[in-house]
Amino acid sequence: MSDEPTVQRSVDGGVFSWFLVTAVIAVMALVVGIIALFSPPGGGGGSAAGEGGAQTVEVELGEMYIEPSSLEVPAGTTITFEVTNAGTMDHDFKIDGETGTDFIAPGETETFEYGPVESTVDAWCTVPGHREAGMEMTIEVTGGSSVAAPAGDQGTGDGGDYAEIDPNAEPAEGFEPHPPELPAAPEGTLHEVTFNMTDKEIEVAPGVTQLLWTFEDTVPGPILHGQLGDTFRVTIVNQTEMDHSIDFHASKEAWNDSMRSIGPGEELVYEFQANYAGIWMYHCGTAPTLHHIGNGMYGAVVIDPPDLAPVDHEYVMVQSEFYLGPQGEVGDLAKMQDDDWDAVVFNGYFQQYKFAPIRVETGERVRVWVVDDGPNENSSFHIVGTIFDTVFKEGTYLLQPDERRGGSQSLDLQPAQGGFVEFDFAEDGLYLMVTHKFSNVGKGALGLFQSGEVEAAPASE
Ligand SMILES: [Cu+2]
Repeated sequence: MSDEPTVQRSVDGGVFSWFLVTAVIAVMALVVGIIALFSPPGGGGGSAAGEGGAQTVEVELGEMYIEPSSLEVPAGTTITFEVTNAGTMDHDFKIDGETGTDFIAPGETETFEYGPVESTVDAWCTVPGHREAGMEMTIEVTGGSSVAAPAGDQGTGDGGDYAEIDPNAEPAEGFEPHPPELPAAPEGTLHEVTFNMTDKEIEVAPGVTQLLWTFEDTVPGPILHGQLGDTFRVTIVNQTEMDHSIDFHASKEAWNDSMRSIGPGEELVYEFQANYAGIWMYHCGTAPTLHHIGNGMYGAVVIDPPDLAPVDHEYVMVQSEFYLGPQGEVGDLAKMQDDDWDAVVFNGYFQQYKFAPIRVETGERVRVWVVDDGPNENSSFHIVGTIFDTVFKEGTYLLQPDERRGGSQSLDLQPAQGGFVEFDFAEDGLYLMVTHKFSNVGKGALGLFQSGEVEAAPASE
């Protein structure tokens, strides 16, 4: 038997009527349940189990629930659904993902008729990720020739034909890595940029694509770079069919102001002054945030500390995970909720700097900024064959060269932490870049530096 509907939440206005309706539904469900309990086993018997009729059911949508979450009706019932969006963003309510309402704006109600129902079905909100986050209802049909609902469908939406990464596959000819270089800070102290928020099918490992949600069609999103005191005026433009937002960790802003979600076609200007040095995560914060980060909406802002020493090369590594959905489709929220990543990557692609090593010269000074954009996994950033003599983490130097001769082997970061390391290579050769949590190396957290000319170097450009 399914759960009985319950009242778990009160809503401004209509609490009483909502309670009444729910109570009525609960009683009906109970009656139907009792009848079913006393029906002969295996039987289509129980003529008392009703032969349909009409019912009106009030449904409430919100973040991230549908109430009631289950419903029992006799076979043959025609249901009039009165669906109200009590949430703060658009939702819909569709039976089998197909029949139902259009997107309903917050505060609005839409009504539709469905039936007569003959077998148990599910209904859910079709905004990507919302079903997995809890916006689902089971309409259980009793009596009649009811067909059992498919059991245990935890749902990617279509049964979980997940894409898989072949660790031995190679990218196609002409593979272009995500540029690892830190972009130079633009002139001036006001940086005006536009981030278009898009859906884009992107290759995340050789032959594996996902429909990612992006800032500016790239994952990670653009790296912003500036100096202390600079102002960033970022216009986000939502070019998708769902709500999105942006949250800059480099700023101090009220969550309900600049970080609010905007709907399809809308724009928002998020302006902040960068008053703290470091490498800062930014990400979409729209619920379920886990899904929006896990499906590509993250990036970094680099604010130089004062008196930053000059170096020969400056790179940025954004570490993150992928939780693959079916090929070419959105990443899987259930996997994200279970910490069940398929890949851990630097700058958005499985082992990409193994395929396209980063070229430096022996003895040159190198700075690598690293941020862990997660959403879930930590990082222990390490380069095989060198020692960091400078480590800056979360706003302060942990290590700088001095007479004590201290060295560092790894920069440890939890999700949403960042810093940089500095080093050089002592001799020509290849140097592996990893997170030293080694189970993740085979899952993509592997790259190469090539120092000087190396015989039989892996193919690069
Ligand atoms: Cu988003």
